[in-house]
Amino acid sequence: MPEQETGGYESASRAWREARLSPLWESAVAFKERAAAPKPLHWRWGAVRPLIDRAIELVSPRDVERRVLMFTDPELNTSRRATTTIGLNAGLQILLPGESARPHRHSMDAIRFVLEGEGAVTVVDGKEYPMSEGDLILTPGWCWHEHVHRGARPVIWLDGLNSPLHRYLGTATFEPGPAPHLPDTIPDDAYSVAGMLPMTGADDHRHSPVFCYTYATARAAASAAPVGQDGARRVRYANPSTGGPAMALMDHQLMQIDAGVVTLPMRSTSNAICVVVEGRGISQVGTESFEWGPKDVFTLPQGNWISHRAEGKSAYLFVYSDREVYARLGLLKEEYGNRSPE
Ligand code: GTQ
Ligand code: FE2
Repeated sequence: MPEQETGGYESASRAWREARLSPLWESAVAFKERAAAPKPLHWRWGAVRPLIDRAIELVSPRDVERRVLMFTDPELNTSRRATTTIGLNAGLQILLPGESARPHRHSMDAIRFVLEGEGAVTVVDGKEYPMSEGDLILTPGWCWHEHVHRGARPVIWLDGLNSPLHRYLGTATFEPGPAPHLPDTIPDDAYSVAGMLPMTGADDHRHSPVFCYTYATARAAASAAPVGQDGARRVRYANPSTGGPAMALMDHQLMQIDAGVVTLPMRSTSNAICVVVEGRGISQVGTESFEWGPKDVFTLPQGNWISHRAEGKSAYLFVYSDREVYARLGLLKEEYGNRSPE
């Protein structure tokens, strides 16, 4: 702007701000700058595991309610509101023998993916599920849940929640237990025969009526799955009543990457978090290259081209994502690229 007008502009700028008005032309990000894809992050189990021991020594769920270490993206971190990706977060929860986490429920959908130990149970709407390595346990929004540990050694699991989405929408709410009354549920046995479904009229289909998927079943299904478009074998943890995702706003997959396979690069407008269950390999995510092994966690943020490679033998990755949210909003765009030259 011309020199002589600077003073006029500054006083106008002050007046706009005081009136809670801000000039759009000053916020370049609005239209002019195309935001770069968020940077992916990787946490190696070897680096994280000793830090878990410190949390075991220093805090107890009696004092802090939940002994959880959140995987945090510093770029998305606002004061006291850590998150892992824009829509989904991940944390490590540690429960020791004899400890328990009180019953409660909330609007947020949550999952547990067991990383280490056994002997703990999660109770979901009154159904009790043992927690063993590689198992996925769902606690969908508004389902009552609690964790109890009657085993002999610490259990460590990954908590995955869509709380960043709920915070953004203003729908994050919580209710402490005990439950005044539990909803009617259908026993899991009623869903144990593939292709046959109980007809009770009571199932509301908002989420899977079965809250646990054991690792042995998921792994067997992945191994039996044909190779998909990108070269990996993928299975979805499905709602048996619909064949759709286990929860309306969270999608979960187990991926088997056969030894030597490099998956076709793909990118999405949605975000995902990846947990290595078995095997070793390398993932290219945008400009980053992650060399991973069992129990590592890494993010697959929107817009990044992603390609995975297993080394030595087949690798198994558990991947959960917010793609259902984008799909429901008509904002899901997934693209496959060309195989990169090796
Ligand atoms: O275990 O129910 O990491 O309610 C965050 C909120 C775990 C849980 C978290 C929760 C839980
Ligand atoms: Fe919870």
